Amino acid sequence: KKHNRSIESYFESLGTGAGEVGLSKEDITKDFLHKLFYHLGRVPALTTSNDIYTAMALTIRDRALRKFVRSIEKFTQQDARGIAYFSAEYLPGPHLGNNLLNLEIVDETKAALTELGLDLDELLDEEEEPGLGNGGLGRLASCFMDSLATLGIPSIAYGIRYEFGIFKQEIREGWQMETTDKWLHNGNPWEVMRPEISYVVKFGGRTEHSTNGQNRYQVDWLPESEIKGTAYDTPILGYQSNGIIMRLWKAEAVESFDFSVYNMGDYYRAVEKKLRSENITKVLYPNDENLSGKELRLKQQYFFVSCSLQDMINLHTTQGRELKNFHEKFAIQLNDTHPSIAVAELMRLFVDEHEMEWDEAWDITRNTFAYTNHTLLPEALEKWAVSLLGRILPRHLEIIYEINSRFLEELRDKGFSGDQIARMSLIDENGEPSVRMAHLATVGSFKVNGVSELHSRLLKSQVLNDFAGLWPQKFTNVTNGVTHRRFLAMSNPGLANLISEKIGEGWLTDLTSFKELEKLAENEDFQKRWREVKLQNKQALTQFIKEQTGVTVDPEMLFDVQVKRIHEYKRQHLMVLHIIDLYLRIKDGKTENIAASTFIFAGKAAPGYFLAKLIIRLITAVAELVNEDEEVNRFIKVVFLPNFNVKQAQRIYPAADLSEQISMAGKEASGTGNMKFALNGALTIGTLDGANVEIREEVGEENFFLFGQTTEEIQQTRNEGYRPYQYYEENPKLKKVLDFLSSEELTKGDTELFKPLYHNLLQQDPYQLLKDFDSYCSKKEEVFKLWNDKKEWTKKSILNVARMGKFSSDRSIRDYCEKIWNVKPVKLKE
Ligand code: B1N
Repeated sequence: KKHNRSIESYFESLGTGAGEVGLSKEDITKDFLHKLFYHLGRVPALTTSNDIYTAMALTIRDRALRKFVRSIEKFTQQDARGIAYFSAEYLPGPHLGNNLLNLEIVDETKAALTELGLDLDELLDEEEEPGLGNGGLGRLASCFMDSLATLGIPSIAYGIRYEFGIFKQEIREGWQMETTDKWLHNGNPWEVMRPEISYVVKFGGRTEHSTNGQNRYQVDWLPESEIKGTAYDTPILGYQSNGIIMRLWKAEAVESFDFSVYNMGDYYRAVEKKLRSENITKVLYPNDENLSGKELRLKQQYFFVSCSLQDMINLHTTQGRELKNFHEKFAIQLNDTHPSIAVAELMRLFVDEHEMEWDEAWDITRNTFAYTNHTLLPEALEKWAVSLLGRILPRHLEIIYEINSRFLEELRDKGFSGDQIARMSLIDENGEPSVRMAHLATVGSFKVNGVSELHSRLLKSQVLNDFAGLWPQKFTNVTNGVTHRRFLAMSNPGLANLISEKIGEGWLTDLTSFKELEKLAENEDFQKRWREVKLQNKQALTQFIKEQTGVTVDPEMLFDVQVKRIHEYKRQHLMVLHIIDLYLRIKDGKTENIAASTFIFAGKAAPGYFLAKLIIRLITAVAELVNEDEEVNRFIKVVFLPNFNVKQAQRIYPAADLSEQISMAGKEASGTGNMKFALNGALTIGTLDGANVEIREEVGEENFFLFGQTTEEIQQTRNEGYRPYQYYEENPKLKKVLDFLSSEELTKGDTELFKPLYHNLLQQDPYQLLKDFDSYCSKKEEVFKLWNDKKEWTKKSILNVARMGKFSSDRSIRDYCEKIWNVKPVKLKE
């Protein structure tokens, strides 16, 4: 209650003009100096570059907060349905540049700094990004925040404030080494701590069932421990007008809980408990699509979900609303199953804490949640052992059982077979009993979506087939998208300016207007300038590669790039096999038909994923061999850039000529890097997987290098009894390449080094690299041929960009509004 009054008075003071922050060069200069002296307390002689960055970040954050507060006012007046996005991961990337773009004060800020003898680019370099996610899923969440804000949709992003984000990757002697990501070590100027917004979350213990005075069946949860979650808010701006917040929860000890211990004089035990509580939000699990029943991970998920739901209920009821209208005021989007325990938690809050009847609570719950699935990989489908879940969340296990028994009853009434019922149950009884979180999310949601046309189709025909039969209306598709403001306007100013010069700036809020570029695709002058921009971007990346790896590359070469998490299904090693083939050809003197190329890789491997780490070792071994061989390095070079993150990605996409999207069909749910590359004028070599299918449809098949088996063909190959060894035996080129993996030349005498990969490919080859190898190599020949025809290549590059309209996250969010949330985007200009 108390904090509501203070927010209201804050609003009022803003209304009277107090707290206004100007956007002119003079305003920025004044505030910047003010922050430097009065916030950071710096004397000029001792000012570090980090102080300068921090002072500017604080200056801009004030302006961002102002936008956010204004938007809240407008949203409140509108009384529209709000969207809560629940995600265990976010990858916002650096904030400063993006906020300047969205506030439209890049020039003013640059000028202010120049006058002070400072350089904006150096400040931008100083920023450490929040690595609060693993890869595509976290970055998608952040792209969606950008679009939600831009489209003026009342929304809030809930998540976890990990103290250590995704590990930092270093390469030592060719191997990946992980170090902790201490992203908060210099403080975080973008966030505002909200000590007054905090909630208690319970863990463990037992439940007590009773009938209270009014004969109401009542369950009490007597927890073993309690932890407090405190809100940290970061404003996320949309373009030109609105701001929303990302509210991340940090775990702390509850003050009251240890009083008994204190009284007994056991001070150190109390402190220890406090430290243990804070563990919950210490570190992000670095597993991309491979979760391994970790207790702390379950605690993290429950912790942030419980804080967020309590916060929403608090917001709802303090505005004088009744809980029975909860679903009319909020939709909650579950970013994969990571927050899906929310289904049980909302039921618990309604039934146990707010004394609602089960049926009504269930009705509201099912009309609140919507679930996005991001993967079909069996090892990534979350399951929690019943024993673990019961120990950490005893009440939730009871609730899940109750939901399940009612659900299975419904299935029995509808005449489902015993087999089907066992398959659809929320509890997997095969082996150790466990809770299938995707089933909980599906049963507890009003909509379920996949992230590309192909993925959504496979979701319905494979993983959730029985559910799609039961509730066909529930299933839909929303193809992913990326924010073209960050990934083009901000990170590729050369191309952005060239485009704006031709078609104006309307594309910043409507990417489909790029269609107008089509008519320029064959214009020689435009083509020339297009190539100049690309070359400049490649020169900048060349410089960066030199700094990071010591390798000198030639910006005139074809930049052929694969950057993404390292995973067998993504098949980085397929690209390596082709590079080895080129190496052997060059050594044989057969250099005709090879276009001089620089092969660029970047990406992290999960620390416990042995084969993925070995793939990195393979790339660095090939890089060393190739780059140092004078005979070879005139034709090809290989680079592994360490520590891929959003900031680095923003340097890479603008400089790429060729984008490698070569996963085994049916495995990559969507991919979003594929969109960022094409948006920056790279051509794609790819399989019919994830969103590649739709990218190819949009840009035209003649502007896309397609290879490899389709999902159906992969399945057929498997059904026929795939024997990779046969391809090894029957294809001399492939045999030579694979045997090279254990050559003295490549392994410098350690011939056992790559044997695990070699055996994996020859014996199982679960991702059918050997089967797709020839098709990939011959497509590469086409790439090389086209590269030599500059005009044709440039034309296709322009057409790719011109036809990217569909892949803006603005379109994705409009789809969510229409197909799932039933809200209307409103542009709220000031
Ligand atoms: O989500 C992206 C897609 O574009 C990618 O194709 C997909 O692979 C990715 C467990 C995941 N799916 N599942 C995860 C991440 C972290 C984790 O702990 C699974 N990431 C994806 C956006 O839709």
